[in-house]
Amino acid sequence: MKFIHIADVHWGMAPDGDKPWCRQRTQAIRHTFERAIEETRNQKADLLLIAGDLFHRQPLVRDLKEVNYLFTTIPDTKVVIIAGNHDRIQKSSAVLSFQWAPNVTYLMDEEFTSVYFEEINTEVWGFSYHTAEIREPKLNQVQAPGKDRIHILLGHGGDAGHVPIDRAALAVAGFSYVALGHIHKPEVLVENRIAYSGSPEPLDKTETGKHGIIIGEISNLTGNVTSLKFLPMAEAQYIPLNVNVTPATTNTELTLRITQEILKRGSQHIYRFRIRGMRDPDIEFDLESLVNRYRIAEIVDESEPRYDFSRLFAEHPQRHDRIFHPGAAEGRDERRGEEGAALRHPRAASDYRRKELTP
Ligand SMILES: [Mn+2]
Repeated sequence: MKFIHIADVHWGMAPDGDKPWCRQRTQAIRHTFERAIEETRNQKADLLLIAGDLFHRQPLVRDLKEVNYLFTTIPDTKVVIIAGNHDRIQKSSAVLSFQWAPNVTYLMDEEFTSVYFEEINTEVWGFSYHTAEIREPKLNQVQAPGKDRIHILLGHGGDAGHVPIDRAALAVAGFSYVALGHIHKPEVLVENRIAYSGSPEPLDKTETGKHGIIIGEISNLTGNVTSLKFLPMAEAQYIPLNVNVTPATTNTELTLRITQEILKRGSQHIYRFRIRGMRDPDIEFDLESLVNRYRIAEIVDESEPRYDFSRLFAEHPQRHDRIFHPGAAEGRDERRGEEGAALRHPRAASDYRRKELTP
């Protein structure tokens, strides 16, 4: 029996809302979901498990229609869905009266319910969120009833406010496989038994690494997972990179080096750069041209100017205590505090202009 496990699609979300590529991210979420459906068809999967937060917020009828259309393109695959905290079932939810395609089962109840598919001798269990939080560790309290069929558990949660999970308890609950959602990073909690598929597309700059879907197989004979593979699908990754500079590094050199790093990995990805090391105090790093050309979410410049102190003292002998002791008691405290800060603290990407050391 072959299954595909996805979760946290967050259809309708607009990641990086303040960035020029935001709309493309919204489209990527939809497009990657379409490709996940296509993959389900190509794999001839018996089951498509969707472990919550398929939608970023309460879906409208038109959202349901779009997604349902995609499910009609895989009529031979049974689709089982639960709601997560984001798309939780509410009194006014359009999903309550929505007519899904015949191959779709939405386990909408707040308590555990199941659906049994005779052809594959498989029963899928799960419950949907009806509230934003569920503090009760509901997933730790269930046991698969018997071994006469394959039992699969669909769950959403794993933090204190969203169904805390005890992986050891879950591992011995008798399920062939536990398909989890809510944590956006893919992770296998117990080998061949419990896993988060993660979100098919990364949704936030902290969601680094590969994102995709899980493809698994369960032996009808033993009821054990015989194969569990992660298939990367995301159009883009969030990639954090450190760039080291020296007093010999010029702005042009730095720009070219960052460009090379981006082109090496792919310009579709979204980058965060951290600039570290000692820089020439005469050099200002101005990377605006890069920010305009590539998907750069953030540049944090932590480089510090390497001053030639002996030369500085010779030119401004009366000033040296202000460099070493910016808080020293001598009028204009506030001003000097600011200068001290400029020497020590990382600057935001928008604040490239170095403050003058000697006014
Ligand atoms: Mn969630």
